[in-house]
Amino acid sequence: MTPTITAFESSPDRGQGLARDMRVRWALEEVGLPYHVRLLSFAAMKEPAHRALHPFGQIPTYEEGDLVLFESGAIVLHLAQHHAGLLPEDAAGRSRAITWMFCAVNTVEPPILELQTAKFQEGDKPWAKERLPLVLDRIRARLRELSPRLEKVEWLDGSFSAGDLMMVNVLRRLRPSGLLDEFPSLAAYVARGEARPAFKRAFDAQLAVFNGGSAAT
Ligand code: GTB
Repeated sequence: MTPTITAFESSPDRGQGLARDMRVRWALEEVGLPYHVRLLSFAAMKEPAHRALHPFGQIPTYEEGDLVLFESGAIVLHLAQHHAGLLPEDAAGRSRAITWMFCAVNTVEPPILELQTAKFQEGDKPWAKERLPLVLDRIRARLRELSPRLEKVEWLDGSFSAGDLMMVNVLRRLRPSGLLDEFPSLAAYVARGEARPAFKRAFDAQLAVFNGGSAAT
């Protein structure tokens, strides 16, 4: 059964692949699963029909027969558990890869999201200029801790896994800030992720949507 995911009809990132459907598209491409895409306006996301799939009225969602999932990490994990290519064969290796998935969304992503909040939701507040350096330093602290791990190896733990897919996605969000360039091992790691053919297919598909091209694969 071909799954259906949801994505922005018009992504605010203008096709840079920073919205969270990108990680789901990338996982689908890595495991070689064709998929349909249902595009949604911001208004449609808040309609009851979509809220029946996603309680918070967001993208992405994932439908496969009777199964409906939301939360990009859970969708990627589902794909990784049911298709070869994103998790190691051995049980301990699988658990470690899943640990890195959680690390990406639970430890590395939160301060990065704070930067978006500081810039776009709080940028006009009188204290915004004072807060921004604190937010940037909290991100730097995380990157400083992560970067040695990737100095001598290509991926976080052995072969490329769903842990890398999630981490590269999370780190890409920093590209416009220039912070990634302060940590060459992380910049190179993100570049390796982006060089994967599956990443490129996923990226091109979401860019085609923004450019008004074909939505579905
Ligand atoms: N924890 C959830 C998940 O991982 O799936 C978070 C889902 C989420 O935040 N979805 C966002 C959404 O639907 C899109 S990805 N927002 C609409 C709403 O809440 O009404 C977040 C996002 C948006 C825009 C950019 N950008 O422009 O760069 C990047 C990321």
